[in-house]
Amino acid sequence: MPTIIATWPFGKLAVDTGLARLLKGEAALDAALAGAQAVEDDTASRTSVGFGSLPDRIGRLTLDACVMDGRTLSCGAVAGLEHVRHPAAVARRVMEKTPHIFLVGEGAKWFALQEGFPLEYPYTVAAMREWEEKHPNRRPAPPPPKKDNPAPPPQVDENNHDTVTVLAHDQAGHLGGVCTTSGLAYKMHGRVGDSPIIGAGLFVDPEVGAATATGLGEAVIKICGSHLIVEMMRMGASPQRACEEAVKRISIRQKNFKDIQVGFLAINKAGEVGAFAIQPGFQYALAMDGKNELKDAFSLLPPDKK
Ligand code: SD4
Repeated sequence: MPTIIATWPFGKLAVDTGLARLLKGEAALDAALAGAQAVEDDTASRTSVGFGSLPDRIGRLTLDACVMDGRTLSCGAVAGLEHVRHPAAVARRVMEKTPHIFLVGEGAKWFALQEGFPLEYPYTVAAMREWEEKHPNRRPAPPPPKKDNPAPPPQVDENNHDTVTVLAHDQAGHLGGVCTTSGLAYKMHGRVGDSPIIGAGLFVDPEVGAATATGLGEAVIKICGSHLIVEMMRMGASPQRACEEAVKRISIRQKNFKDIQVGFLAINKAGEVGAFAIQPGFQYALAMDGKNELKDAFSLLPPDKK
């Protein structure tokens, strides 16, 4: 039986879409990409992934994505991509059609154009209205950073998450993963988080398993989160234990961990899965053993200690 898992409640759409592909015998990466793309296309959930998401501080929507194919260990990524609806599909083309792994900004856009992706207007009225009201440039400047806690943490919570990341295990036993995001809402223009970075937002190893992250990308990059989880699984940890250890690592390294959210998902070659977050409230969609449901991840912090 195939297994597919994806972040956040909108991951249910990804799982439903990807599962249908897996059941037809399609490869893990194809199924994960179809699932991720369904969420990119879903502009109805306005703070979600892709077009219609909340833009950056100067009002521009820049998208980040990566893909990794467990059959071949090949991968591709884009960051800071504007006006292209399907960044994950562009990341896949980077993987398949270039000698490189990572294209950014204008270069990624030019490549997408060459590959036939249309340029489109990515903003919805609702997202721009919210940006007008809330973007950080309208607020008083934050207090100067302290030495031991250099950056005030941007929040990622139930109302401000914009990454769908999908891990799939197909009927042939192969793994594939896709991560796609508009990044943190109101991020600085040019800021790139963990999501398109192979090893941080996503990692797939054909011999071991796959892992992925959502939440405050800066915290995930610092511990190379997804690679760390895969390496712990290689040493014998279950996917659940490996996700817990990665969250624990953040709690040791990041003094302000109680103020941020990071969630991890993992799957191993046997099709077992794990999920764990710093804060409660991290939901994920999972289809395995014939069941397909939205689940609450366990968390390091209990609900009342936030
Ligand atoms: C980032 N990890 O850009 C992403 C944000 C995210 O749900 O996951 N939001 O840091």
